[in-house]
Order: sequence, then structure tokens, then C-alpha cells
Amino acid sequence: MPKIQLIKCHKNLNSRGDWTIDTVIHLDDGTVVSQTVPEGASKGELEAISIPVETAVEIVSHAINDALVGEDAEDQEKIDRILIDMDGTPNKQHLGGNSMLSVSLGVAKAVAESRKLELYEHLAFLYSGRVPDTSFLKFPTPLFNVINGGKHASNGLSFQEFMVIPSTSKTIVEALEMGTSVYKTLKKNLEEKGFSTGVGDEGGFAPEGLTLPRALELIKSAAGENFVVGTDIFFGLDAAAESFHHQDKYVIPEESLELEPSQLNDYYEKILNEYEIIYLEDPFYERDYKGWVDAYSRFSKKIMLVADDLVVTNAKLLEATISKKMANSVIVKPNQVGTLSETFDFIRLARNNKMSIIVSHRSGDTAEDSFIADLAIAVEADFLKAGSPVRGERVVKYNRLLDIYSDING
Ligand code: 2PG
Ligand code: MG
Repeated sequence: MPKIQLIKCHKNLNSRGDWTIDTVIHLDDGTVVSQTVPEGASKGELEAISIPVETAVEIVSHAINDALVGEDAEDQEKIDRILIDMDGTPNKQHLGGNSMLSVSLGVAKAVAESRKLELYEHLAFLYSGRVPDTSFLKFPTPLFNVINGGKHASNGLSFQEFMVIPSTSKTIVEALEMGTSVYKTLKKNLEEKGFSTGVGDEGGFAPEGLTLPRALELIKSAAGENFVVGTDIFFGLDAAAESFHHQDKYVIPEESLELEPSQLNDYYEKILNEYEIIYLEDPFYERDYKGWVDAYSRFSKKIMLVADDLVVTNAKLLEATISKKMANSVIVKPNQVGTLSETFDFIRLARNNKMSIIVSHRSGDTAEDSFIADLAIAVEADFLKAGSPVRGERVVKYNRLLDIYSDING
């Protein structure tokens, strides 16, 4: 039973050049691991708060270290409970969601290493009480965000993410080959049409002069060059509607539109009829329950209607979403809630309600952190959202899936 011996934190840079934290956990059996944390740009209002990095470094290295030294590292629930009680706030504003998460994930990683388990094996054990049989591992289908807008790019495109989604029947290797192929075809086509091929925060192209229909046309024709759209490959959108919601309207300047919620649903209906879209995330601002409920009644039988800012990986908010019938799928981002145990509670609740599970990165992420890839396998997530198949902090997550795949398939 390894005990926590020392927790020390220092600051580190993330993919946007913002400061984040790197927490180093020492166990008394000699195990040493480190864990960074990601940070979003389009955040839900009720997410766990990221406190300033200098304060987080102090809190982790002193208050949290003092509270956890000597604790049994294998008792993840107790570790997380100590953190939650010490913080004592609903949004983790006292200790900071960033401080807490680095410790919570770091302890799990340290125990996996100490027990000589793969991280996903230990996480599966924590989640379900058993280490999985590697011959039955379920790999998540990757969601490749190939065009960036919203708060992830300054290109005047209101909608945040345009994703290509390989069919779930593909192996992880095939799915990644498809993602890179479409990405490169799209790049070639953008160049030919005179668009810029500079990228946004998640590695997707971010040219100026796009509208939502134009972006979907570009993606569809790129995907159609090598794959059968609607059979091999589909599309998804994260509207991140909070970022274009102004005074009860949805303002889309690039199309000269100012829409009421019901008109925005008409807009979505039109594009769902025109394109092979199977996934629609955050179509409405998180307090626009009417818009969400209407979207659910219109689209939930046909597509994944995905809640991100609406639920922020928080089981209480998910309960309300389920009872109001607002979504049939959820995003899982451990840093929205601050501890691993609460993340598992959220996933269990979603699973019990037959929702699709999408484990997700953040737009500000780090190139050393592939934790979410192991998490996705451990909880048998349906999808992994980790951006384009480019840039170190995105590719590290996809490569981790490939490493696991290659380990178990010899
Ligand atoms: C989202 C995320 C990740 P951010 O909205 O789903 O793609 O963006 O990390 O900026 O919140
Ligand atoms: Mg989102």
C-alpha cells in the first residue's frame, strides 16, 4: 500500500503559451510521476475555477501536500474526498480546480506506475472494480476537429468546431488514417482555393471568409475524395453557442443573421438535412433551456445532441439535464469538475441513462499529457475528442491510443 510522500508543484507552459501547473507526486515506494492540467477558452459558467498559477503552485506544494502526506495513494476516493472537503466550495474556487485535478490525476497515475499497471487498467479498476481483459478493450472513435472558429480562432467564424467522424466500425488505426487523410486533402483544397491554412488552437484550419455552410461544403468535398460520406465518414459540430449568444439572440455576423432560439433550431434542422451530421454539441447557450428542450424534441432521435457547457462534468447538472430532456450525449472533461472520483460519478450517471460518452481535451492543453486517452479506454467511452491529427498536444492523445492498440495486438 504505497503512501504519498511528497507533492510538489511548479509552473509550466501550455499549448497557447499560457501558464499551467505541473504537479510531481512522490510515493514512499520510490514512484515519481508528474501531471499537468489543461485549460479551456470557451468555458461553462459552472466549471471548476482555475485559480492563478502562482497561487495554485503554493496551494499544491503546501496546503495540499500537508493534508495528503502519509495517505494511502490507492484510496483514490479518500484522496479526492479530502480535497473536496478542504476546498468546501461548489466550484472549487478555494483550492482551485486546476490544483485539485493535478493532484487527483497525478495520484492515480502514480498508483498505476507503482502497481505496474497501464494507466487505463488502473483507471478501469477504479471505475468498475476490475482490471479489464485486454482482448476486449473498447477503443473510442476519434472526433477530428478540422476547422476552427469561435473562441479558438480569430477568423470571424461564429461556430467553434467542425469535426470529421470516422464510422464507429473502423479500428483505431483505420480511423486515424482517415482523419489524417481528410485533414491533408482539406489543406490541399484550401490552398487551391486561396484560403489560408494557418491553424487555430486545436489544430484545425482557421481561414477567414468562411460561413458554416461553406465550411461544411469544404469538409464534405475533402472527405468525399477518398471516402464514402454517410457510410465511412460523418460530420460533427461544436457550436459553442455561448460565444455568439447576445441578449437572447444568436448573432452570426458572417451570414448577417440574428436568430431567436426557435429560428436557430430551424437553422440547425436545415443543415442536418443537407449534410451527414451525426453530432451537434452545445447548440444553445447553457441557460437557454427552451432552445435545448426544443432541440432535443426535434433532433435527439436522429443525432447525438451533446451537452458540454450545460453539464460541465457535474453529476448534479447532468441530473437536471436528464430530467428536463435536453441532451442524449455528454462531454467528459475532468478539469471541469476537479477530481477523478467526481468524473467517474458523472460518467456512471450518464451511462445509466444510456447517454453517449465523449471524453474530451481542452483547447489549451499540454504535449506531455495523454491521460484522457487512457480514461476513454478505461470507461469504454464512445468517442475521444482531441482536435486535429496535428500539433503535439493533440497528437499525443491519439498516439497513446495507437500505442495501446499496438501493445495488445502484438
Ligand atoms: C469545447 C472545448 C474543447 P474549450 O468547447 O468542447 O474542444 O473547448 O477547451 O476551449 O472549452
Ligand atoms: Mg464544447
